[in-house]
Amino acid sequence: MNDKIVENDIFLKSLDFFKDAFPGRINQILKSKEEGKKIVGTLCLYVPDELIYACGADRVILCGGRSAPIEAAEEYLPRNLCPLIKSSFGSVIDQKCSKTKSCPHFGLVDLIVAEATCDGKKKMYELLNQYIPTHVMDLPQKPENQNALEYYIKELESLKDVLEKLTGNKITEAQLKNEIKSANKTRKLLHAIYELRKKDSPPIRGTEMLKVLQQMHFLSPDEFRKNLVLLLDELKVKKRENIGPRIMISGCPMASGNTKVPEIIEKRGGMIVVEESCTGTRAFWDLVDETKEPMRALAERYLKIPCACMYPNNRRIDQILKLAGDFNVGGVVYYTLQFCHGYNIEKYRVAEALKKAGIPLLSIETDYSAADTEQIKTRVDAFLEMLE
Ligand code: BJ8
Repeated sequence: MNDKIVENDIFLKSLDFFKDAFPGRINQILKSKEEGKKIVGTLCLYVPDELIYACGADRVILCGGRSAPIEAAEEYLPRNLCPLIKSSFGSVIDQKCSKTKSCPHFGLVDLIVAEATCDGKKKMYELLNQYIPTHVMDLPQKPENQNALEYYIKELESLKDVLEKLTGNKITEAQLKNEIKSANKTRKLLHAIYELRKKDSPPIRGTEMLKVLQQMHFLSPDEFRKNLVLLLDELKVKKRENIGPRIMISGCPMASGNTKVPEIIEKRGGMIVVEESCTGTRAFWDLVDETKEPMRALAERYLKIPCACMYPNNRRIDQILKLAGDFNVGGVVYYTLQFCHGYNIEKYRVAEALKKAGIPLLSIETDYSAADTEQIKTRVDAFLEMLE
């Protein structure tokens, strides 16, 4: 069956910047390096950007969403491992082997700030450290425990020391407060855009929003925010007609290069109105409290991120139900990457909660290849038909 032709679709000019930002940003990073700025790579939302910027470094996200680097990674890592881990690692190996040079920013990084989340990532970081110096932040795995917050604050303080040593700059309270303020501005802008997605005729599609959020931790914060303002202005005066069933995507992140499932959903007639994901609401939902001591305020905000690596993760179930109601969702597509045990296992509890709430769920477990595209199309078609 052919993809549906979407009628009354609109063109958003301000999205061009996000789609074509890559070469400009690479030049910017090269220039920063020439000027002596240190570049920090990250692979997870638990690493606060505010600390990195407050010490005068720049940061880029290193999560891999492309299938091309996976072959190189499989010389070191097992095949039955999450594609995001293999793609990220493969991109570093690629740089060192000077093979494709398609992700030059991986080779420009001075330090990786990693985090103890899933087992696959932790073990990969041991290997990664042989290529790029890697500092792994520990995380309390039970964030609701009494001592969890104090422990996380200590880890942030160690990270602060590491960053100060890397850059030779001291992080002052005033600088940190400034960074918190600007990061909150970005979060508020994203909230404003998501408010528009609650409308009966949301002006932006999920596939378009994904392109924006995939750039959130790649672009410089100022540039990202400046272009969000333009996007918000444009969205305020646009609307889409005849949208199909309203879908929420929930699950694993979709790193840059990975758009397969949302594209299928929207080409087959669905409309993604919200994402419960690290390339979605998890990236910006909670603000940092600007009235509190900054390290504590950062720790409180970041520890709230409801990743499936945490136990228990009731916060995520509550958030999914809340988003489903607020965005008037007709169905949820639960998206997991192969071999991501955390999100795969947590699906059971999410499915139970959604069933109780009377919200249908379609579960898709996939990787970065195109091998299952036709099969996913068939399943998405059946799901959308049931929702119509
Ligand atoms: S806060 S989701 S960015 S860890 S790598 S867990 S897909 S098996 S990326 Fe993540 Fe931080 Fe959590 Fe978000 Fe699964 Fe793959 Fe692990 Fe993954």
